[in-house]
Parts: sequence; structure tokens; C-alpha cells
Amino acid sequence: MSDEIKEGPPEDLTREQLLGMYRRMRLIRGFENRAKEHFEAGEIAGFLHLSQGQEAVPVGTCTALRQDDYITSTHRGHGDVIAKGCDVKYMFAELYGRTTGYCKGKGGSMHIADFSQGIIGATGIVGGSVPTAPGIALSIKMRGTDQVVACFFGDGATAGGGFHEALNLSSLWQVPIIFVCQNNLYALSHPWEKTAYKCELSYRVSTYNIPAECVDGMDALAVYRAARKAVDRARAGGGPSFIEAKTYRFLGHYVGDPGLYMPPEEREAWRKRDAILKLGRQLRAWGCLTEEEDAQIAADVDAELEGAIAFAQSSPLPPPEDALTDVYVHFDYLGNPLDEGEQR
Ligand SMILES: Cc1ncc(C[n+]2csc(CCOP(=O)(O)OP(=O)(O)O)c2C)c(N)n1
Ligand SMILES: [Mg+2]
Repeated sequence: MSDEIKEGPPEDLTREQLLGMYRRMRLIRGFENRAKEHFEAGEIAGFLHLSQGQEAVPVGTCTALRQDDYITSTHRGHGDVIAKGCDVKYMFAELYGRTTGYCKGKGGSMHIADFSQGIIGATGIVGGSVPTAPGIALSIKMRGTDQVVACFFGDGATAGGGFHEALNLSSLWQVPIIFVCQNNLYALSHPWEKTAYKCELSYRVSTYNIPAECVDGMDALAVYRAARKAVDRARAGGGPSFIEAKTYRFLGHYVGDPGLYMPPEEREAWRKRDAILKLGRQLRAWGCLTEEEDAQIAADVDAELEGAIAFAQSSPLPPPEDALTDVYVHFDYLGNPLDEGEQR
């Protein structure tokens, strides 16, 4: 029996929660498969960065979060926002540029935001959401709630100056933040060894006096355990934590990139470690999932995606006269709209 099945399910998660994680991971995979299909058919404009292979990281992390916690995300953020609670119906509508989308069709794939789920926003600027997160965490501290913010970013972002500013400020302010680096070993076509000097990321981060852990990003429950610790620490006033999840994107950087710089044997080896298949094997071995239930989940996910695509396709495009509406949002740090005079 393999190691993954020898150990039992986490004691602090119910069967429903475990099945929920599995379903979310399948929903993310299915969402991106269908988005790719419709993008290639010319129905979706812009760029599409898929996260196939990385699903365990956002799902493992967000399982440790509450709805009123926050996340920030990236250009490769479909998985992050679906894991936090986004509805694929409004996600597809956003990708299709329709008024019913999360950002009324003006954000697109790289800029999904939904304040009601604590999704403060994704950004196409590499590392752009990293320095934003300490600001959100500072607002939590000033408001005196026990919320936390999870900040998702890629390995490429760790080479940017904003990353170091964010670590420094978070440690200085002792704010409730969980930095989650999805290290998929590539920044565009650049392998990790060519963008990062030879030093463990967790060691680098620990010099900011931030507890850092490196986990298997192809293991949803390993990510969950690390996130649980970090979230509990942050809620109890213990300040920031850092998780490096070693993962892989199965496809190229964006839809259209064949990823020729990724050696075929490397791709094959990571595909064999697919986190969705792993969690499925674990759940079956623990008696949490039968073959029939598995097939039912697949059918439910397909039906949900089918309905979501039909909803998006039949939704209206924004009229040209609305081009500048909702482009700038003016709130103070408590989320109250600023009045006219203060809006700058
Ligand atoms: C500041 C900035 N520099 C460069 C780019 C172009 N660019 C887009 S994605 C990317 C690679 C990002 O790598 P990583 O942070 O590891 O995220 P991944 O794409 O692997 O998810 C680059 C260089 C950008 N969008 N923003
Ligand atoms: Mg990367």
C-alpha cells in the first residue's frame, strides 16, 4: 500500500468537507478545460493562463479559510477564485466579456474580483497583488477582527522587489497574512533555477522572521495542513506565515504556448502525480467515495459547467456608453464609499 493511503484522513475534516475539496478541484479542472475549448473556438478574447496541475494549492489553502477571509490572486487565478467560492456561471460570463460577469465583463480572465467572497482581485502584473496583501491585513488589524488574508503568487514574483517589501512590512506589522507561493517551476519559459539563486525559498523568507514551510503542492491535504497551521496562527495574532507549494502547470504559459521548454519526461512525471487523481485514490481507500459517487460528481460538474457556459453565451455584452463606468472604485479602508470631494 502506498504512503498516501497508509495515513488516514485528517481528523479535523469531515467526509463532506473532503468530498467538497475533491469536487472543487474537479470543477476547476473542468472549468479550465471548457474555457480552453471555447477560447480556441474564438469565443473568448484576450489571454488565458491555465492552472491545470495546480488545483491542490488553492483548494487546500481555501479549505482552511472562512468566507469572510480575503484572498489576492494572479494572472493564473481561475483556481484561486473558484477555490474561494466563485460561481463558474459568473466566471464564464466574465471570460465572455458579458455584463453578468463578476466585473461586468470588463476584467476578463486575469482580473476576477468578488468582494462578497473576500476576493479583492487578481492582477496581470506579476507580483502585483503581493504588496497589496499586507495593506488588506493591516486593515483587518485596525478593524480588530480575526479575519486573515491569503496571498497567492507564483515563483516568478519572488524575484520582484514588491515581494520583499511585503515580507518586511508584514513581519514588522505582525499582520494576519498567509503568503502562498505556487512554485510551478517556471516563470513564463524561464525555469526556476534560472530566476532564483541557489537558496531554499523557505530559508530566504525565514530571514524576515516569518515561519515558512515547503509542502508538496500535488497533495491537497498536505497543503491544507500547512494552511490550517498558518491560518490558526494568524487568527490568534501570531502574524504572517509563508507556504511554498511545489507544483507544476501541465500546459504552456498561456493557451497557445506549446511549452516546448518543458522537457517531455518532466511533464510526464508531474502528470503522474496529478493531485486530483491522488485525492480520489485517498478518498476511495478511506471509504469516503464509491465509484458511483465519483461518476456522479463528474456528471454534476459537467452539468454545472454546461449551464454556466449557456448562461454566459446568452448574456448581453456591455454597451459602449458604459465603457468608463465601474472602472475606478472609491472606498476607504473600511469599505465605505468615499463622497464626491474625496474621490481622486
Ligand atoms: C511586472 C511584470 N513583468 C512581466 C510580466 C510578463 N509575465 C506575465 S506572467 C510572467 C511569468 C510569471 O511567472 P510566475 O510568477 O512564476 O507565475 P506563473 O505564470 O508560473 O503562474 C511574466 C514574466 C508581467 N505580466 N508583469
Ligand atoms: Mg511560476
